[in-house]
Amino acid sequence: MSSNNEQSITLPTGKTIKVNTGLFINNEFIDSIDGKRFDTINPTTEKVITSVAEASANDVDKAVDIAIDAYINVWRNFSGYDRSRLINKLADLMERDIDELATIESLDNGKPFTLVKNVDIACTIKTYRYFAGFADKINGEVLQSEPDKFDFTRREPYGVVGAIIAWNFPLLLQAMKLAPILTCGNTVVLKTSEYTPLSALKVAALIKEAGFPKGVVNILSGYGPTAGAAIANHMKIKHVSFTGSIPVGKSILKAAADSNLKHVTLELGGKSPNIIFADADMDEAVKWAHMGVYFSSGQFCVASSRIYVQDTIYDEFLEKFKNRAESTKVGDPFKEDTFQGPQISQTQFDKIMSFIESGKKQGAKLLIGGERDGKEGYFIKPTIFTDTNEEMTIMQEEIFGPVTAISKFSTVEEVIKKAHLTKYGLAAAVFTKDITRALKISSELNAGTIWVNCYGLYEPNAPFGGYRESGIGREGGETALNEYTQLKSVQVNLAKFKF
Ligand code: TXE
Repeated sequence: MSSNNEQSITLPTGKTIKVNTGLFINNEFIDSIDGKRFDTINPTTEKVITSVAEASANDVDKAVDIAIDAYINVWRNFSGYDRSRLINKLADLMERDIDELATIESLDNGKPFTLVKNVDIACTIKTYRYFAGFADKINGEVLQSEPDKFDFTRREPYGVVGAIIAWNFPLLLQAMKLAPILTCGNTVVLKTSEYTPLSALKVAALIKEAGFPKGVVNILSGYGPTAGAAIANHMKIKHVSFTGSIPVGKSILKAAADSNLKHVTLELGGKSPNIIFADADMDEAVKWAHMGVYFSSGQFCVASSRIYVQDTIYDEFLEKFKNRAESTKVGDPFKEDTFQGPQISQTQFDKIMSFIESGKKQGAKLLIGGERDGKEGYFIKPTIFTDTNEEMTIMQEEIFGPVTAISKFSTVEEVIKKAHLTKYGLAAAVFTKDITRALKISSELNAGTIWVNCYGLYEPNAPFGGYRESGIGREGGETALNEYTQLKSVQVNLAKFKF
C-alpha cells in the first residue's frame, strides 16, 4: 500500500484497477487517527476485495472541523454559478469514468454491471445535473410589507451537513445527498455504508479532480454505532440526512434531539403495495411487477413485497408472474444478461431466509424459490408466497430481498384497507386503464410516491420520501432545496421610530 492509501483491486477479468481507500478529508486520502481498517467483501464470491480506513468519532470531529473551516473561509463565498459548474464537472467526470464506476459498484455491491451502468449511474448523473441547475436559483421572496417597511426572506445554507447512507444504491444515494447539499451551499461529512465503501471513494477522487475546494466534501468509511452515531450526535453539525432502516432512523432522531436539536431528514424503509386491477394490461403489469420486486435483488426501499391482484384475473396473473420470476437470470453480476445478483451480505441473506421460514411457519404457501441459489455467494432464488394474510410477518416487515406475496382482492375499499395495514408509507402502485380510478386511488393511498401503470421509476425532479414511519422530509425535487437550507426573514424599517 502506498502512503496515499491507494490499493490495486483485481477484477474478474484479471485486469487491475487502483482505488484510494483512505478517509477522504480535506481533499486527501488519509489513514484514520487510530490506524484501524476494515475489509470489504465481494458478495458474489464472499471473498475480501480490499480493506479501507475505518473512521472513529475522532475522525468525524476532524472532518467536521475541516468542513466548517471550508464553509466559512471558502465555500460560502462561492457564487451559485460556480457551485453549479463544479457539480456539473463532477457529473462530466462520472460520465467519463462510467465503466470503472460501474465495475467497482458491481464488485462491492453485487449489482449487475449493465443495470448499474444504465440505471444506477444514469440516475446518479441526472441527479447531480438536475440539482446543479438550481445552485444559482435559490431564492427568497419579497414579502408584502407595511408601507414604511421592506421585508424579504433569504434561503441560507446550514453550514456543515452530516449524511449517512445505506449500501443498496451506494452511488445514487450519495448523489441524492451530495447534490442538493452542495447546491444549497453547505459543506458535508458523508459516511458510507460499511458494506459498500468503494464507489464513493472513486467519486471522492473525481470530486478532487473536478476542482472542489479542500474540505467541502469529506467522505468517511466506517461503522454505524461509531462514526455514524458520532455524526448524529455532533454538536457542530446542523443537519443530518440519513437513508437506512427505521430503528437506526429513530436513533438518529433521538441523537439529534439529545445533542443540538439538529434538523433531520430520514429516508427509511417501505412495504409498498402494488395493486393490479382486472382491466390492467396484463403483460405490462406482469413485467413491471417483476421489476418492482426483483430489481436490485429486492434490496430497494420501494420494493413491492405485497402484490394485490383483483380476483377475476388472479390465476392468470399468478401463472404469468411465476413464469417470469422463474426465468429471472440470477448470478454473476458481470454477465450481460444477469438481472439479479447476490444479496449484500451473509447477515442480509440470513435475515431474508428467516423471513421466508416465518412465512412458511405462519401458513403461507411457498409457490417458488425460498432457497439459496448456487453454492457460492449470497444468492437467493426469486421467491413467491401466496395464501397470505395481513397479520403474517412477511406482510408486515420489510424483507429487503427477492421475496413477494401475491394476494387476491375484490373491491377498491378492500384493497385500500389492506394496503394501509402496515406502519410504512413509502410508495404504492396501481395498474388500471381507468384513469378516474387511478387518480382516486392515488389520492387515497398513504404513500409518498404513487406509480400508475409502472413501478419503481426514479426522477430527480420528483420529491421522494415517506408517509408514516417511512421517513421525514423529502429528497429529490425542488423541495429538497428547502430541506438543506434554512429560511431567514429580514425586516427593513424605512421610517423614523414611532412608538
Ligand atoms: O441498515 P442500517 P442495515 C433496511 C432493510 C434492511 C435493514 C437493515 O430492511 O434489511 O434496514 O439494513 C448506519 N448511528 N434498509 O443494517 O443499519 C450504517 O453504518 C448512525 C432500508 O444495513 O440502518 C449505514 O451507513 N448510523 C434502507 C446506514 O446507517 C448508523 C436501506 C444504514 O444502516 C447506526 C438499507 C447508528 N447507530 C437498509 N447504525 C432504505 N431505506 O432503502 C447503523 N448506521
